Amino acid sequence: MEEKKRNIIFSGAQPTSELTLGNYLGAIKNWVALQEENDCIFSVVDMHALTVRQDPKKLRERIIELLALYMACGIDPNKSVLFVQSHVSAHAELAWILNCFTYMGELSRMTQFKDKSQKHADNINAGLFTYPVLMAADILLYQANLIPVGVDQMQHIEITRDIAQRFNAIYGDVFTIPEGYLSKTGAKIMSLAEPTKKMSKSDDNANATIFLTDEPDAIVRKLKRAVTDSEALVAYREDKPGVMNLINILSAVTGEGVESIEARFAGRGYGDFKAEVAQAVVEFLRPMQEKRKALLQDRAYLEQIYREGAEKARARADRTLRKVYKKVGFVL
Ligand code: ATP
Ligand code: LTN
Repeated sequence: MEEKKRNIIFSGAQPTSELTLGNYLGAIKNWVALQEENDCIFSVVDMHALTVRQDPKKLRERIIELLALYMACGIDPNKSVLFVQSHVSAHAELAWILNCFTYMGELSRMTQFKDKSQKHADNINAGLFTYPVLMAADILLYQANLIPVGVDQMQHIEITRDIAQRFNAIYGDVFTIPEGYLSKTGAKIMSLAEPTKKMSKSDDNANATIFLTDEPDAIVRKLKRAVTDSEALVAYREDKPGVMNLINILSAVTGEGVESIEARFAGRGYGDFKAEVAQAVVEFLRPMQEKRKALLQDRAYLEQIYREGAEKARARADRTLRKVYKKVGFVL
């Protein structure tokens, strides 16, 4: 019998702060599902995090915490390669090469660059500008063909494809051309305070974001304050972004369909609805939070995981890097 072709999957998140419910529903939830049938590689992308100022002590802690969180969410190091980006030097090396095949014009069109340079006007560094090139290197090193991300990252997947195609057109078939992969309900979880903006871990408003490590009372409080509208109708409509977002959240954490949620809350107010969303989120996060805590007690085990992960990742990444070095004309 012919074996079904396994996809090569790559994704990562930055250890810049605690992850949010948006990160989980938009990205990590998909990763866990995908690892069962595919060849998956997941990274804590610490080099990307350096594009905004980080406190070294905190960054070190967050890298380990994010690794533990991945595992608490269900990423299994026996099924997937799990590693820290800076442990595999090929990422920086390929990023340099790809920088020479990427145009200033295309980088300056990136929405994330425009947003972040506004937010950090005092530190518009070159790394922030070439961030998508490092991301392209992450993906292309492993010949990944499917990249599970939230909607906000699709533009970076597009530029990765453009860079890969440009390189292949000159040197032959070196890179696999990757595609983005979006989840159905959680692809864009919005801010609780301004539901037309995405839920972001770097939001200044503490009530806008649910963090995966939030205590139950914080979750209840934030959802109680979530911005909705004055219509008091639980309906999934574009002109009700706050309500739509809460329905999306409830549906994503319980698996209940949108119509069923609308029907159950017909004639009931937002108070009931928000309380149920809060309860569902609390119950959903509890097992993961407990597992994360337990993992963080065993640093030696976590260290073993990231060391072994780096070794596996390095072997694969070096294969592509050597091929690239040869193609561009470096002496090996
Ligand atoms: P910031 O919020 O500070 O801009 P970020 O959360 O986008 O950072 P990462 O931690 O690298 O940055 O994101 C990890 C993954 O989570 C990415 O695939 C991203 O698309 C996804 N993601 C982030 N926010 C949301 C959201 N609100 N809804 C759905 N997916 C999201
Ligand atoms: N840019 C992404 C994080 C990221 C990533 C990647 C995602 C870095 N490298 C490779 C998928 C594949 C972000 O900010 N969310």
